[in-house]
Order: sequence, then structure tokens, then C-alpha cells
Amino acid sequence: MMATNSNVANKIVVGVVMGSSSDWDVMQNAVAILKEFGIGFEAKVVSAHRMPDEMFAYAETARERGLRAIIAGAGGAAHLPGMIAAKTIVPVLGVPVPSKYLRGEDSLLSIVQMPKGIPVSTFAIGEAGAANAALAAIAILATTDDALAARLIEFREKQTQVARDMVLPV
Ligand code: RP5
Repeated sequence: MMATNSNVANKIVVGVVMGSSSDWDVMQNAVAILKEFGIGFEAKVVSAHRMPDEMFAYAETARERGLRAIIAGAGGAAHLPGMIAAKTIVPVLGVPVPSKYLRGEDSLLSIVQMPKGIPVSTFAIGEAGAANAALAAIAILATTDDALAARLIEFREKQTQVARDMVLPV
């Protein structure tokens, strides 16, 4: 699905950041959706506690560099999405990455419980959350891009048809 007649293909409009390369197994599900829709994106490791200066620089320059949404995944004490959101008004979509000991419930609560004033849109733990964060970023872009909106509608219609065609073994 290429982004013809769309203004989102030729420039980087979505940032995908994660706290570690170990988050990639989950976060690649966001990247796969962005690629499917032909969205210009960048993906990189930006660790909140190991690279705090780079994290601030990334967030502070996001808007002027043309980012329209930032998908941020992290696990454990997952402060990356909230800290990025604190430094930019670009919408931040947080993905809780499953953790070793608490299965990502720590990540989810860390990301979702933002105090009033700095929002982080928070998605499901793991692969579904990463994919849905990308679809939400696309929905944001589609508010000002009719060609992209048409492709998102087509994507939904295909899903609907798959569900209609489901057959149970009874
Ligand atoms: C967080 O710590 C990362 O987002 C990752 O989910 C978790 C573990 O990181 P590694 O020890 O695998 O680098 O910062």
C-alpha cells in the first residue's frame, strides 16, 4: 500500500523511539504498519535513563523537524513516553513493552498514569499496542490527508471482511 497523492511519504513525519534494542521485537510491529501505509518514519533507540540529554534533544527538535506523532515504547519503569511528552507538543503514543518480571504491567502503569497536564496516549502491552500506536499515528495524519484517510478506511474494510469470512469448526 503506497502513499500516492499523499504528503506523508516523502518526509519523515513519525518518530519511533524505544528505550533499548531489546524493545525492537515488539516495536517492529509499529514499523511494519507504517511501512505498509508508506509513511515516512525514523526509528531509533533513545533511552530515558541512559541517554537523557539525547532524549531531551530528540523531543525538543521533534516539531521543527516535521514530526507529527511520536511512538515511544519502553519497558519497566517506562518513563520515556512521558518525558518526551514533557518536552514537545507533538502527540506521543506510548507502547508498554513486556518486562521480564512483571510482564509489562509495570510498563503499562508507568506510561498510562500521567499526571494531569501532559498527555500520553497509551496502548496495549506488546505487539497489539505497537501496531495500534502506528494506526493511531496514521489516523492523526489522515485528519489532514484525504488519500491517507481513504487507505485507512480500506484497511478497516479488509479487516471487516476477514472477520465476516471466519468459519467456526462446528
Ligand atoms: C527499558 O528497559 C527499555 O525500554 C527496555 O524495555 C528495558 C530493558 O532494557 P535492556 O536492559 O534490555 O537494554 O529502558
